[in-house]
Amino acid sequence: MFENISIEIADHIAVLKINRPKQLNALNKQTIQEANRALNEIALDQNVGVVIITGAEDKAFVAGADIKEFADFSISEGGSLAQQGQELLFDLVEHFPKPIIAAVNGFALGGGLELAMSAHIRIASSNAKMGLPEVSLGVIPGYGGTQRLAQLVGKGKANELIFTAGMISADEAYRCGLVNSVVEQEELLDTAKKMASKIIRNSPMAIRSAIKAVNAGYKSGVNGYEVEIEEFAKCFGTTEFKEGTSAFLEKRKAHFRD
Ligand code: DAK
Repeated sequence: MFENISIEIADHIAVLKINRPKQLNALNKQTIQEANRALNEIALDQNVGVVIITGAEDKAFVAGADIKEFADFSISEGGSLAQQGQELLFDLVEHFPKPIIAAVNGFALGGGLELAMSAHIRIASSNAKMGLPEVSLGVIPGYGGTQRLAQLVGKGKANELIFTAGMISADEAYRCGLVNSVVEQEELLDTAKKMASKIIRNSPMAIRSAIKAVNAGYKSGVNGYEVEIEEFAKCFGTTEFKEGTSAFLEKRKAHFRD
C-alpha cells in the first residue's frame, strides 16, 4: 500500500517508519504524501493511542528533504511546496490528536530534524547527529525549522545551529533541550514504546486537550491560557473524566480503552 513508509500497529502503538534507507530516508514529495495519508488513517483508528516515527535501518532518521527533488525548484515552487509540505506533514504532526514520539535513530538533518521537532516528544539514539544544514545549500529551513528550533532551544542556540549549518551530537542535543532523552540505539524503539505504553494508560480525550493547550501557547495571536481553560472545561463533559474520577474513588485502575 505504501512504497516509502511502513506502518506497524501493536498494543495501541503505531510505528511509522520512513523507509528509503538508500537515500538515508530523505523526504521526497511522495513520502510526505504517504505519511500524510497514513497519519490521517491513524487519527481515526480508535485502536491507536500513540504514534512513534522513526527511520528505517540504523544510519538515519531522515537526512533531510530529498535534495535531488528540490535542486531545480523556482521561487514559486519553493514557496508553494514549503506551504504544502508544512500542512501535509509538519503541522499535521504537531497538531496530531494523539501523542507522536520521534525516535531519532541516526542523522536527523534539515527536513528530518524539522520532522522530529514537529513531534511532541523526541528520544535520540546515542549515535544520532542533528542539524539544519540548509544555508550550506543556499536555502533556509522551510518546514518550520526556524520557528520550532528557537522554541525548543532558544533563539541564540537556534541561530548558531542554523547559521553554522553544523551538526550536533545526541548528547549536545539533550543538553540544549532539543531531545528529551538519549539511549543506546538497540534500546531506542523499546524506550519509545515504554513511554508510549505509559501514555496509553491515560485518558485519550484529556491528552488530546493537553496537546491543544500546550500548542496554543506557541501560536501567535492565540492566548494559551484561554485555550487551556476551554479545554479544561470540556474535560468535565467526557465519559473519560467520569471513569477516571470514579476509578480513583473506587480504588481501582481506570479503563480508558477496551
Ligand atoms: N537527499 C537525497 N539523497 C540523500 C540525502 C538527501 N537529503 N542525504 C543522503 N542522500 C543519499 C546520498 O546522495 C547517497 O546516495 P548515492 O549517492 O549513494 O546514490 C546516500 O544517500 C548515502 O549518503 P552518503 O553517501 O552521503 O552517506 P555519508 O555517510 O557519506 O554521509 C550524510 C551522510 C548524512 C552526512 C550525507 O549524506 C549528507 O550530508 N546528506 C545531506 C544532508 C543534507 O544536507 N540534507 C538536506 C538538508 S536541506 C523545501 C522545504 C524544506 C527543505 C527543502 C525544500 N520546500 C518545501 C521546497 C528542506 C531542505 C533540507 O532538508
